[in-house]
Amino acid sequence: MTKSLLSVLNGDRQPTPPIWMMRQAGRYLPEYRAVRAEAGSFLNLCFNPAKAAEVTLQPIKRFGFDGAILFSDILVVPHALGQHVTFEAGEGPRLDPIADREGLKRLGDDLDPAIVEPVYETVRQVKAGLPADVTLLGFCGAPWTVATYMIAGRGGEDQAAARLFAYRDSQGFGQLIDRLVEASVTYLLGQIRAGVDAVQIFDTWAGVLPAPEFRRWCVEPVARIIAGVKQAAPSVPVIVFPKGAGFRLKMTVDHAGADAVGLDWTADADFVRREIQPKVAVQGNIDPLALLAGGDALDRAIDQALSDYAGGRYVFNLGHGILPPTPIGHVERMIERVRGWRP
Ligand code: 1CP
Repeated sequence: MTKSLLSVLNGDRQPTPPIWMMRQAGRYLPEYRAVRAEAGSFLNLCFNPAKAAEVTLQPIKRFGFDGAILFSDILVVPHALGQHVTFEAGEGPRLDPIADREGLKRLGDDLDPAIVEPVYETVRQVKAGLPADVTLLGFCGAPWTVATYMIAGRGGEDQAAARLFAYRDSQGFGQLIDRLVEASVTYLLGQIRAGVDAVQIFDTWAGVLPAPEFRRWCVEPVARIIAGVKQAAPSVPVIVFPKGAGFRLKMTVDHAGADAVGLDWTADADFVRREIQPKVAVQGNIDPLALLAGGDALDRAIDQALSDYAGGRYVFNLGHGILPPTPIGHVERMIERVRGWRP
């Protein structure tokens, strides 16, 4: 049986674009909230393979998406390098911030197997329960995005702490990035050995950097991760999502070695069709707020994305994660419209 999402990532066009959603296992689903409540904390859920596999499969069972994404978090990597991570209800992640080069000494050299093994076990359990035509995606955060949380100790709007660290001590910052490149290759290869079909690298905060820093801290580290993954697993496609990259997406496509790129909802369609889609598959890019709003706004956004991109190699998705208050009916309508689409 063909996996249509995997075939697009490998360079084919599908007449009906495959569809999945970033953050498709999450709080907008009552069945997710139920398992999340049983698990206690968010990290308990991430490190409980049976429960994490169950929530990974929930959106596949409910909606029949073409892709399942491992349920975990990008901050598992700093956690497994020895930086304590917690998730406060309603407030997001909290880490013990790394203030300077001295702080890097607190990190271990390797991922703690006791922390990453349950994630690989989740992959094996998902694989066992997944329909044969559904593509299983693993993931990690890009070094830049993960570093912003490690340095600030929390999420934020402008990533000021990491930008300042990188300007003040670019060598020290480079050491942190190097550590994350190495850990990310190990982590992705662990997921691949456990059975994922493809991987996505999330660079949620790529959009805040000036061009030279975007090249140095976003594109180059991601290129090194992809090279490391491809060396050991040459047939596994890699998607890169540099959110907010705009026209710099071309830098990612020309230098990172990705098989596909994620688009956020601000992407310029003419530019993407001319400069990006001839080289790699594209994925995206419905505004999560259009999905939340529903109605005509959602229909228009879906039709626009299909007419913009479905003539080429295209994976239908959102431009960022689904928002918790999104009605399930809007997701059902989106899937029906995409699957019923004829050019
Ligand atoms: O209580 C809960 O249920 C917490 C909500 C939640 C969920 C469902 C968090 C906390 N993480 C996740 C799962 C998650 N995170 C997945 C699972 C697979 C899926 O997509 O369904 C993935 C791929 C991520 C990736 C992730 N985590 C990113 C990159 C993508 C993105 O959305 O930008 C980032 C930046 C994080 C950090 C994170 N984890 C959780 C929160 C609330 C945040 C954002 C913190 C912030 O900056 O405000």
